[in-house]
Amino acid sequence: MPFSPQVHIEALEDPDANAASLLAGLLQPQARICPKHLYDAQGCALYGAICTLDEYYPTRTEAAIFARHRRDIAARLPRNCQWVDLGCGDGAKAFDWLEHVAATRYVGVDIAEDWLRDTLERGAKRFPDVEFVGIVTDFTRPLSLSHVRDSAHDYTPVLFYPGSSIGNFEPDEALALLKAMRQHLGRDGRLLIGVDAPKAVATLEAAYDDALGVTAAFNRNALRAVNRTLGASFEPATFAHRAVFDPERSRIEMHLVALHAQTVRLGVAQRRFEAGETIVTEHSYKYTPERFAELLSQAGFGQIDRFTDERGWFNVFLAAP
Ligand code: AVI
Repeated sequence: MPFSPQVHIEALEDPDANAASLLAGLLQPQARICPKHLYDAQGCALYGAICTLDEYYPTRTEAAIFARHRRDIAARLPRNCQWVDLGCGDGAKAFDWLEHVAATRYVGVDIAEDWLRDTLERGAKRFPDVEFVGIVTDFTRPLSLSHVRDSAHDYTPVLFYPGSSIGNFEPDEALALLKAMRQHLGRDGRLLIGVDAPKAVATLEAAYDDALGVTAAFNRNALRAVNRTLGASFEPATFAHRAVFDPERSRIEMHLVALHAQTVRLGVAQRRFEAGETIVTEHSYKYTPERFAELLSQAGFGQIDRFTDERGWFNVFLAAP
């Protein structure tokens, strides 16, 4: 008889504050939409499609690194661990690990409650000896995982943060998040994290501007999310998708570019966009292995092991306090 999954709701940002910060971003001289608005139900589905595209190498490169080094990595993980799946989505990546590690508890963490419940139900059926717990929380806020038991009292946590999602934070925010993760690990916990690396500009830009236009649709979909949240009047078809790599900052920048001059209603406010003016929707930082190892040690990690592919396109770090 499997455990019945439990779901805990951590304090989420209140809707008024969320709308206020979205509006403030859109009214800045360089308009911005926080990337979390890319991930409504439609956006999550489009992101799932992006991960299968020929041009989007991170997902399959990381999967190949995991497959190749799974035994070696699993042997370095604590026994009876609790597997904390940060931004778990459908849980597929983590479930591949649960086949190989001695996990007693799975903690799925995601902002999308419906999706999380579904993931837990499926996991509980597939792994009847593992306890399934979910935490609904928003990563853009300080990481609080009060339902993760600490190693002194219970199972040792393995924090699993694949997919180079860390790259979507500004470097100072990424450091703060890594520090918060470090604090949850106790003495024996581990962080297993996937991080994309810099490479030829053409390869990077194609990954974020694919021939089928899936990433363009994903980007424009943010405008529909803004329309819902603010009662705004964006017409997504009047904005073009642009993805450029900034080598100095080592990041892909995703923009929406106004195709013609227009005034957009933003609920109680409005804003004029001139033709060619852009809205920044996402940054995706690419870290050299040295730079990311430095960030990990600044966050308080002492032992850092790295696994990569033959081209060095993507790195997986196993970090211990
Ligand atoms: C979720 N995140 C790691 C993706 C990335 O590569 O930065 C989001 C994405 N944006 C466009 N394509 C994929």
